[in-house]
Amino acid sequence: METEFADAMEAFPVSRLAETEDPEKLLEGAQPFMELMSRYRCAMMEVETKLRVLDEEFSMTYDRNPFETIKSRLKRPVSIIGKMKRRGYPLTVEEIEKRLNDIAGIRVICSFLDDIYTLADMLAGQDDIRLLEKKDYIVSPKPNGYRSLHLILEVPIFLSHSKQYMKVEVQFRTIAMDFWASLDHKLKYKKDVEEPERIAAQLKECADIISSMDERMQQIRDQIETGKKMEE
Ligand code: 0O2
Repeated sequence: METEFADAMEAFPVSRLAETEDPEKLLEGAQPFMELMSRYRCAMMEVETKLRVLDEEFSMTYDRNPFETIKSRLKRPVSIIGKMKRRGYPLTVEEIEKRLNDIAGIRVICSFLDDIYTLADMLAGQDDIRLLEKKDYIVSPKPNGYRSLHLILEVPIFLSHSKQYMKVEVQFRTIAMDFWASLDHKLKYKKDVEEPERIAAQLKECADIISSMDERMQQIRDQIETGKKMEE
């Protein structure tokens, strides 16, 4: 409850109430946006639960966990507005819902490459889920070395009087890919970097090393699994 309140406050600049002549009108205007954010929060919870159910089943059946951690985030209003403006879309609640795919975002961090595809297929294959888009930046990394598997899903949320499909972006990556992406993200905020091309080349080199490590770890796991099967 406390979190919901904090999220709602973050979604609405309360300080502006004191500055406006008609605070009630301002609040009324913000209501549809806050409702939209609330629906995205529900969709995020639905997908998180689905992933946790798969995790539970994997632990029972295969005695292992398909992912290490899940991180969820709702895009901040300031980032939503920034993205809409950059892309030249009108700033209305309807357009925000239509144009943006990543307001609700879930990041699934797996130990091994195989787990990414197993989990992604299991999730996208569920009969209440619609797969809208799949971007495989593992098979085709971005030029800077960024790797992850991105799915844009639509998931139904059941409200008191309606059922609505909401978009959720799910990013799957290995621990190593996540390590690289978080450092890359941090470094991008350093504006006064000298020799940016050299830094970019070094980051790309690190991404490639990390990728070979992921492949090696997968091979080691495959060897262990094959060894176990031969013993059985
Ligand atoms: P944040 O803070 O993580 O939300 P689309 O959203 O599909 O219309 P877009 O935005 O080009 O188009 O989508 P894309 O390429 O699938 O990537 C979106 C997200 O992937 C980013 O979200 C990042 O989370 C992650 N990502 C993509 N490229 C990079 C990269 O080079 N480095 C890192 N660290 N992350 C990357 P946001 O909105 O940029 O940020």
